[in-house]
Amino acid sequence: MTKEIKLSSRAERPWWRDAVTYQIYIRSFSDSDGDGIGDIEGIRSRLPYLKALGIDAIWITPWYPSPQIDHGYDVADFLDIEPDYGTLDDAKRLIKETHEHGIRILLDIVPNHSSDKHAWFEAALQAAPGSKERDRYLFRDGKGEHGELAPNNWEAVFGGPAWKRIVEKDGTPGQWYLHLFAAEQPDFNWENSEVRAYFEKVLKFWLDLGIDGFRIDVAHGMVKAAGLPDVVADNPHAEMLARAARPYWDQDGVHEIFRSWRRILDSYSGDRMAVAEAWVSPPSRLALYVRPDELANSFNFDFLGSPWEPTTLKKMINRSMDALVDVGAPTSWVFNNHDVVRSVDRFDLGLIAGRANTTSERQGDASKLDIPRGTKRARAGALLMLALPGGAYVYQGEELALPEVRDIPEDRLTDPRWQMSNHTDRGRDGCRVPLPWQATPAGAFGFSAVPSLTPSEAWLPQSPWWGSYAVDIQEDNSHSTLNMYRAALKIRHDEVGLGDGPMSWIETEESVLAFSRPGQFACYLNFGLPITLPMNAKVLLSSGPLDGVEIPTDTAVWLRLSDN
Ligand code: TEU
Repeated sequence: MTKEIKLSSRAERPWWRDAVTYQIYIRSFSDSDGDGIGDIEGIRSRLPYLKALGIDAIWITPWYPSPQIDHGYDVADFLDIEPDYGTLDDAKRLIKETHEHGIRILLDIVPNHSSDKHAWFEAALQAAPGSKERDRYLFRDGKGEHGELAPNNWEAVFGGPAWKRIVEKDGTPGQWYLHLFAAEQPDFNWENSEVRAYFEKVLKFWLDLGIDGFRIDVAHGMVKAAGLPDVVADNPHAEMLARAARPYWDQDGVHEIFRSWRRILDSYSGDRMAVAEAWVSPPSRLALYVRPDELANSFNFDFLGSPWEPTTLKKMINRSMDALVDVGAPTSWVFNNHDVVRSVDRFDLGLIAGRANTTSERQGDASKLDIPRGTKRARAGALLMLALPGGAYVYQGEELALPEVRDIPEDRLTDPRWQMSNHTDRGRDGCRVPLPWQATPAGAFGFSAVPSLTPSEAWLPQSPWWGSYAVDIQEDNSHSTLNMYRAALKIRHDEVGLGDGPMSWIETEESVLAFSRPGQFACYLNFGLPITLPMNAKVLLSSGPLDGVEIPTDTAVWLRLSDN
């Protein structure tokens, strides 16, 4: 069965239809000044590493001034740089040098909410109910005789009610404001024209500096249902993949906003683009975000949320591609990001990303964890993802097969989920620990340019075993996951049939996912008992050692099929 979209050659089509984008969690990538926090100069110092890895673009998580309650996703000023990360001049230099390395650069934009330290929100607190300052956010009078009850039953994603009552200037209990995430992240009112104009200014500010596009945070949450009606559901909790309709997710009103943003992006040269973080399902709803006059791409969370199981994965792959044929957008694939447990652990323990509200749901039972098996699966999954049609997103550390860090002391946990869940959900810190660049602990395993910084002094403490995954070790080991990613990305660049374009499933046993791409290329991923390689096929790359002509369990191979 062939999925066809008429395509020009890779050179002729927009870069983002084929791109492999590397996500940099700026706090944890590379620290140039020894404060234990990653920064812009740290990223600039690692451009040769990114070039050698073979990625096409980088996406940098929010680098704007922020009280860091949600590590930058609480933005206090959208037109400047967080001092811990550097300066605007540092940013300009990074953009220039990233391009000199032939790599595109995307920024994370956070339009659903600001920090409560943003000048607009501070002005709203000082202003009166009904004022234009308050109308930039979602302030409402409370219910009950004295307004003591929240305006509706909405719950925050991190846990607890999604409303906070303020004290008015005269000291009396006042209005409530909406925050779908932490209370320090008040939601903007996107019905307000000032909010729309402000973000158009923000987009143009960074596009004028030369960035190639944006990752749009919570793109599916910006518009709320008129009248902010109660959630009618047994469990009003803010279900992530929005399978159950919520009056604050995936409202049709978001699309006119993205059409206006597309017009701005298209007014710049160089195929500037935007990718939506929209936890929306089914794929037919997600396709609405990537129509020709809207966004270029969206993360495929149905794929990310799939268990390590061939039938479900095949279904998700087909659903994703079928949904996008009609809108002509490229599919994209992702298995890791800064919000979900790393795939090494998820694939081994059968965890489903995006569904967790407690630590045990999120991280599973560590006593059952088999890291070598999880690593095999994560490596095989990577070759699947990088062979499928379209683009892909690689999260920092994924190329090192980093597992989830489960031994961060409770007093060092920083994710707002930990507080807001009353310490029932340890949150997302386990996939955000600063990277191990060298095996020796000095400079926090090379994360910091200042050798005296110790692993426990990094903003999130690194465990003693962290160095065993270090870049310098893996560079010298031809079988390392790092070198597997490098080889895969090299082949992907050289193979005209990879990236965006057609694919055809190859009939095989149920425990195997196999498909071909143009140029006699094929990818086989075996989930079951060992299988024999196709006759006369030449092995281009495998995610693990092959046993003669057999593909072992949890192993993927890239092949050149013979003509005859
Ligand atoms: O995430 C959106 C989001 O909904 C996440 O909370 C995610 O669903 C959840 O963590 C999955 O386990 C974005 C950012 O990626 C996240 O880091 C921010 O905390 C959030 O928005 C608020 O800005």
